[in-house]
Amino acid sequence: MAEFQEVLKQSALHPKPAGLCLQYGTAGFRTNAKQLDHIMFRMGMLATLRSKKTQATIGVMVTASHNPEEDNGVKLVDPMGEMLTPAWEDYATQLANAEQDDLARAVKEVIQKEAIDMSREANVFVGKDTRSSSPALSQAVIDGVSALGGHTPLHGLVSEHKGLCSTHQKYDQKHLCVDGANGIGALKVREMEHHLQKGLQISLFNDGSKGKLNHQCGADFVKVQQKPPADIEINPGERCCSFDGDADRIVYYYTDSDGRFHLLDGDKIATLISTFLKELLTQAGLDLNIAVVQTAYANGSSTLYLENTMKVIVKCTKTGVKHLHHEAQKFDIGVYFEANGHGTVLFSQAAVEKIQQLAEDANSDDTKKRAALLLQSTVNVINQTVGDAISDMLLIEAILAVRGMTVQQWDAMYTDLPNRQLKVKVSDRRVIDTTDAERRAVSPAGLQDAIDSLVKKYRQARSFVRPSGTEDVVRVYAEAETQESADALAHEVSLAVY
Ligand code: NG1
Ligand code: ZN
Repeated sequence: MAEFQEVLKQSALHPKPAGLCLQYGTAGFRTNAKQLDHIMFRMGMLATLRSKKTQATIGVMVTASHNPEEDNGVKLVDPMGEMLTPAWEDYATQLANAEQDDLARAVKEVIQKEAIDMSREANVFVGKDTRSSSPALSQAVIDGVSALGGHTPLHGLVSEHKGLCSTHQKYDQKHLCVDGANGIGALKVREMEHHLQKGLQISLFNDGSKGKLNHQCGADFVKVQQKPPADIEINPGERCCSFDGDADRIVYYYTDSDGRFHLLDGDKIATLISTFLKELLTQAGLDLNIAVVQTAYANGSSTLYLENTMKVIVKCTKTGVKHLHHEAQKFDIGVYFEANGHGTVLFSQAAVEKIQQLAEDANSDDTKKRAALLLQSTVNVINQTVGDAISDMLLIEAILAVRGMTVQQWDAMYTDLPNRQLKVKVSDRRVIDTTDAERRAVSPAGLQDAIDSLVKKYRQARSFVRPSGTEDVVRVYAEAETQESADALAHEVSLAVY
């Protein structure tokens, strides 16, 4: 077969370091950019195979999101913007780890198993972030695509946005500080900021003109460090938000007049959005179910508030946006956010149709009509494929404006339990196996018992451990009544992990 000659020739230009073994995890492959050239080439090939198989355009995204600038990564995105299916994740790992002289065989195996007709067309979109390694690595993806005869149509960077629903003129909180994490989101905000000026005045920081990607800034830094980005002067009470490097996460924050830092993370975002939507459904008289999907990292206070006060359905899934996405698809309206600010809102086709009918119904009264129109604007502004920080920001800003709500009022919906996240380096993180949406460890033996007895020492406490899917660490999470307790518990649990 002619294509295999080409595979052999081209892949020799992107050789695999012998013995290097990487795993397709929650966020695809992610590691130091220096180790990724062959991976990129091979993922270009795999995307081509997937495109031939599905007869649809496949996306390949070159990014390491919130990780340091030295890292990079790659993930494949299926036709509807969803993450790759598990069988294909296994193929990704197999292709990535095949030694150089075994690569053609590994490719053939995928073709045979999936019965792929190689004469079919293949189209692959390649996206990249602003890391210095991204141009060369995305070129390696393109080489992989052409090695199997696929096409890479010209494209702009991802992250399209659809425009903000009109905001209330009376709203006097139009100023927002945006930390762009020196990434792609910053460039996009620059492009669109003049369109927004009437409704929203943005001061953009970390716009990529000098600082390093994600370095002392960005959503992950703010969330994990529980403080504002370095080098940003924020005035007390001022509403701020941070994106991560590839602009699919967002968190909000402000400092109060005592200088205390207040974080409004993915849980608070999900609460704001679901409360808003639930109110609109009631006003519109629409019988649609709404659920909030969270992970084990969701603050315990948010879960209690959503279940007991807001009376919405709450589901917990494993970490990783694909798990949340799939669960959210089961409802008419599924609001899903990881605590770190990664998420979006999904509307079922039936929900979109009912909303549209009501919005167009000449006989409905003003309240119903207004609610239906606001629901419709929400459907239009949100990016339902995977969520992006900019469309999330526009929705949040619109909700605050429509409700005339300050960031302080939003924050006061419930009070977070103090919490702490730690990373622990271990020799093999895969010895930890979890169950119950990662909230309990089933192995190694004795670990969960040890955690349980530590948790009992503190009030309102909860803690769990899980191996990270994107870094070679075990993550420890703890929350408790006071910050001292949460810190102590996280520390004690991390000792139990060794
Ligand atoms: P890991 O490294 O598996 O914890 C992290 C985030 C996930 C998700 C992925 C992909 C935490 C605790 N974990 O995964 O939520 O966003 O990165 O970016 O924030
Ligand atoms: Zn990201």
